[in-house]
Amino acid sequence: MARSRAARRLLLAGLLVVAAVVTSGCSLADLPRYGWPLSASVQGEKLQHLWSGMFTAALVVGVIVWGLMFWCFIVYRKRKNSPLYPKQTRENLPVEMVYTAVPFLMVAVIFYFGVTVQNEALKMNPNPDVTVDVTAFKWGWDFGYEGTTVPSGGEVHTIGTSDEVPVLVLPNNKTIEYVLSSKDVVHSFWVPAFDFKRDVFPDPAKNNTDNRFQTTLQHEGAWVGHCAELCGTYHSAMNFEVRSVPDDIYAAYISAREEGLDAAAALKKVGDSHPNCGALCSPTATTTYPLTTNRQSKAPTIVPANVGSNDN
Ligand SMILES: [Cu+2]
Repeated sequence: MARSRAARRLLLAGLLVVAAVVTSGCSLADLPRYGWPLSASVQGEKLQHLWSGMFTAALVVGVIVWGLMFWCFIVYRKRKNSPLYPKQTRENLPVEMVYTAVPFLMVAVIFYFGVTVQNEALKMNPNPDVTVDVTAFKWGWDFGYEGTTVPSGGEVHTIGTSDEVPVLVLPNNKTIEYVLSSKDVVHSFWVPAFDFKRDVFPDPAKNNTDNRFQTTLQHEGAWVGHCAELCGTYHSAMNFEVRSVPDDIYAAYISAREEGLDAAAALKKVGDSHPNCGALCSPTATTTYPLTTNRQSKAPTIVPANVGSNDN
């Protein structure tokens, strides 16, 4: 009787584990990321590897601790006619030394990998392929492409308005440098798919901030970006889109912009002459939409472009 009850419990536990795996909607390929979203950038993927390594180590530690706990529960459980408490041990120096030294070792290892991966993710290539001047303002973004010129003078700029989400078109698999500055208050440049966020200050030199960082986008696709520093009434309207496109599309886009076309017109022109471009050449953002102040209106349905898939 007792045996069949134990067997039933074991079966139930097994079913719960199977249900947890089957209903979580994760594929086997997602498992090593332990819930971390697919990183758009090479730098973000380094952070994901750190997370996966630490998660695996934590699982190993967890299994050892749970194993010891359940071993104690079972081996030292109260039996008939046994005294109320197990034998009390006053001290055990070797055990105490081990449980002081082991956590110290764990912290040292985590610290070592944390600093190493952070340095790698922040490493700067002295010769980036594209440098973008990112200027935040209340309440939008201005992206300037260094080394480009428009007929009216100055560099190519993509500036967000209340009707248009700015789309930052970038080449895939190239080193991109972002130079951040703000026209007014503190904002924050955040693309969740980069696994990276950096505050944007009005006067970077005076405020003693490091206003440059680099990414290398590793998939074609489009990702939404936000301001992540509450900066005023329309802070939530400060969305933008980063789009990673093949080299030839990028070159065609920049030359269309240098002819004087605005961002949407240039993307349309490139899309017309490159039929395979698809949603990557959409003249408007595909991951977000302009904020409307009309509270009665419904949010428009957006059809995302190939959002960072791993298929290529
Ligand atoms: Cu802001």
